[in-house]
This record gives sequence, C-alpha cells and structure tokens, in this order.
Amino acid sequence: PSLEKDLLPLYFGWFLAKRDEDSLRKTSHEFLEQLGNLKAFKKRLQAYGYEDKHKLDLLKHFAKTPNILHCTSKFCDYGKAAGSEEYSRQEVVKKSYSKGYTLHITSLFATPRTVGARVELTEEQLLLWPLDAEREVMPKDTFPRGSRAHLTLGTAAEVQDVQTGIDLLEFIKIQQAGRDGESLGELTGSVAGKVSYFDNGMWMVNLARKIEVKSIFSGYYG
Ligand code: 2AM
Repeated sequence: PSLEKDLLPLYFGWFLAKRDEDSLRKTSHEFLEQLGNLKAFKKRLQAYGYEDKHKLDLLKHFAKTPNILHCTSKFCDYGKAAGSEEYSRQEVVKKSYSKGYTLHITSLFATPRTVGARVELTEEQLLLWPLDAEREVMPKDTFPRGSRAHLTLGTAAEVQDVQTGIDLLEFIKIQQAGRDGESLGELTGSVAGKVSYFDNGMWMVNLARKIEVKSIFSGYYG
C-alpha cells in the first residue's frame, strides 16, 4: 500500500459552466426583483426583519453570493468530514470526475436566510449523491434521496451557505406534511411560475419551464 493519500477537496460537486453561471446569476436577480415587487410579498416583510417596505431591497438583503455557482454533492472539509474518504474512493466518483452533466432546476426559493435553486437530480446524478446527505442535516426526518440537491444563489450577512440546503428541506418537509403553501401570485419571463408562500418568510416559485444548466463534476480545493 502506498504511503501517499489522495488529497481530499473542501467539497465535491457540479460546477456550472461560465455562460450558464452568468445567466443563472441574472435569473436569480430577476427572481428577487419580481418577488420583492409582489404585493403579497410586501405585505409579509416582518419575517425579513423589516417593517417598512421601502427599506427592503432583496438584492441587498442577500449580501453574499458564492464565488462559483455549484451544487455540492459531498462536503469533505479536506477529509475532516465524516465519510469523505469513503465517498472519494467510490468508483463512480472517480469515473465521473471532470465529466459534463446537465442540471435541471425546477424551482427557486427565498427565505430570510438564503436564496437558492432546487435541483432535480437524474438517476445517473443520484449515483453521486451520498446516502446520508439529507439525514446529515435533518436526522429526525426522512426524505427522498436527492431532496437536498440545490444551488446556493445567495445568503444574508452572517448566514453560512450550508443553510440553503437546510432551508430547502424545510420547504419539502412542509410539503410532505400535505401543505403546498399558499398560492400568492405568479412571476413572468425567465422565472415564470406560480408563487407559493410557506409562512416564516419562505417563498418558492415552481418554474413553468425548468432551467437547464451545464456543469462539470469536480472537486473544490481552494
Ligand atoms: P452549499 O452547498 O449549500 O452551497 C463550501 O462551504 C460549500 O460546501 C458550500 O457550497 C456549502 O453549502 C457546502 N457546505 C458547507 N458545509 C457543509 C456541510 N456541513 N454539509 C454539506 N455541505 C456543506
């Protein structure tokens, strides 16, 4: 056996191709602009910590955006995170490394903490999804595999990126309990779709047309 160990990344995931990344950032702005302009949204600002509708600019509220838009498959923390070595040793991970994948975005969501895109993984992509990805952050609940798959589009100041997947699972948990949110309007254009409100400042638009983005499966070592 070799004395050398493989270097483990901060995380593995699907990284958006530059053109699609630029375009998704614009889509995210469009989403926040249209959402922020909805009458129903303006009436429900308290969850975002604002009383006066003139003070809340969602683009400013989500002060931080990721340097590279990506969908994390496995957070390794350079090997410190549980299961990261096992994950990276899998044949499917090695053979998929640096391969191209199309990601399908089915909805966009915003909470007082995060703004993100829900990703619907294909059967092939699910092979790269850790068995315990959902349980890792919500141990008390059960979810269909891949429920947590998402792209972080932005976070409020002081909020960590990891919160986006937790927020997404929170939406899904409410849906699993049989509540589909309150239908409170529609967005148009590139973000066309019905808007649902789930209490506590949780908003989701189900996209009428799924957004497809090109990506490369790889590791981030920075
Ligand atoms: P994200 O996938 O929701 O954007 C580097 O911090 C990347 O790893 C970010 O993309 C972040 O969140 C993700 N990340 C951070 N901590 C994590 C954790 N404990 N579990 C899963 N992903 C995590």
